[in-house]
Amino acid sequence: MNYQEIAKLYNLDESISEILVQRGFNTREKLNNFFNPSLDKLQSYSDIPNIENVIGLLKAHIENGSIVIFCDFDCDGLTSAAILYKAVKKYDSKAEIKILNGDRYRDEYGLSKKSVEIIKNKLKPSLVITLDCGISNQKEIEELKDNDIEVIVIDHHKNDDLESLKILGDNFIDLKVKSGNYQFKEFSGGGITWRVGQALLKESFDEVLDLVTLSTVADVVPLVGENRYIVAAGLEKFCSGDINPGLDKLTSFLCQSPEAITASDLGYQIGPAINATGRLGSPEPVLDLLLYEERKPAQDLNQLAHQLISNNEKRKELTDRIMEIVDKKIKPELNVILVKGKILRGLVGLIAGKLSSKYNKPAIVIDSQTLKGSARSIEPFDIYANLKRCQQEGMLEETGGHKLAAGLKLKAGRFRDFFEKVNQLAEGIEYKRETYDLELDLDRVNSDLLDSLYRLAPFGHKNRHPVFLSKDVEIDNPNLIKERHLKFESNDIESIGFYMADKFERVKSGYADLLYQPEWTTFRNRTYINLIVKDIY
Ligand SMILES: [Mn+2]
Repeated sequence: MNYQEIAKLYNLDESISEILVQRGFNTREKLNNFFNPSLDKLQSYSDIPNIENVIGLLKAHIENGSIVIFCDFDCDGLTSAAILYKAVKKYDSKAEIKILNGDRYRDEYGLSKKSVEIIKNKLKPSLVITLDCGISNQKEIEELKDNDIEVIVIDHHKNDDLESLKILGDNFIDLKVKSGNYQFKEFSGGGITWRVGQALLKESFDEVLDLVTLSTVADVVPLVGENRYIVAAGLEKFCSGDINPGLDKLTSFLCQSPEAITASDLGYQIGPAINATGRLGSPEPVLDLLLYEERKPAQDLNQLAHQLISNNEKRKELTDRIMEIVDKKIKPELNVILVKGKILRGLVGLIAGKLSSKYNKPAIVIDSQTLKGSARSIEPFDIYANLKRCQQEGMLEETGGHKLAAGLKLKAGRFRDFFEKVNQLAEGIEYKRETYDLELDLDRVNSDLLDSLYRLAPFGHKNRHPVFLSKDVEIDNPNLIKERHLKFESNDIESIGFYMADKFERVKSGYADLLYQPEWTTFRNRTYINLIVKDIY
């Protein structure tokens, strides 16, 4: 179908149906699924490869053994642990089950030697289940099996090394590794764990949809297909107020209108608040919050929520302070931004992300004490492939990750070589700028357009809030807020550019080309259109 037909059939503004076509929604079936997200549309969990085998093993150890869940230390890993814990306890309230959470300052990534020591010497379970990690931890799994501990891996990361998977036999679930007849492969760790919980309980197990939704948004998996069905239903649950008591506390403190929670509230408020504790130290208080009724911790819910929020404030302060120091040393003319300094390990990834988006270049940030670092890239520079080359040339101990985000460990004494090599590898690359979905006359931005636009929500990865370009826009009353943010009016519409103070002189001339997202904003009971400015030419 073309965009005019779609606009008519679905009663949409034509510019919005044009965007839908650009995003590949051009048949009745695709559009109907997109506009009517429903959990009924999820493929049956019995189609997930190995599910029968995994459930069988899990049940055997619930009935006749003891279980340890090992989870990653981020929001996805911790929510996964809470989901499986609740599923097992619902199946059998007497089940012996404990959680050992991953810890950035103890573990490298995933299941580590140190965690294996704790499991076999202290916890001594008959079964370990790794969540949101484990698919690449062949050595550690072998060590557990040598000590007569069975292992199940439930993960959503890739592992192309088929040889290394043999040790797991059929005791793993990972759609990125083995998808069989299952069509959708993009669940978060929490999403795939929930499906296992459904299979264990043989029911919809939708009381944990809030946790599943949070994991999906926070882990930045594509918000299309089955993830869209999950998040649409999960946000309804959030707005109904019938949610996990810990999340209820957090949203009541962090979200302006807890009865109208959006994916961006989860992505920008709740997710970071949950991740911050694990960035600064052990994330265990997060499990106390998410499993408050089950664990009955010493702190009450208010105290726990405040602890998480104050950790997040600390994290923000530290990040801002480090950014200020680091930013002064940067040479923006380089091809790749590279920083080494005394930087808390839990923050290197955040700093790299901020530098990379500020300068629109790949950024690598390394903690000088541990020589561990994090890299964030911009299309089309494949940071992982290029770091791999540096590793082959002996500058890095190790590296791992994806095209646009990777981790690394520098070899002692090789910083200078590494710096030169990376910059040489990125020579002549033209980094992609922020793009827009459609060019539009600013007069066209009105409440009808926004009503159509919001029917594309929930927005997130691979389904972003549309960005428009309008040329020669008249700019009125430009001013700065807190010396950082830029505010002005265009066509009588309030417009704000976060951290765009450097464009102040540019807009003073009275006209500019704007790249922006139009949004509904509610302030003091008044709802109006607001432009979130992304770039100014
Ligand atoms: Mn994950």
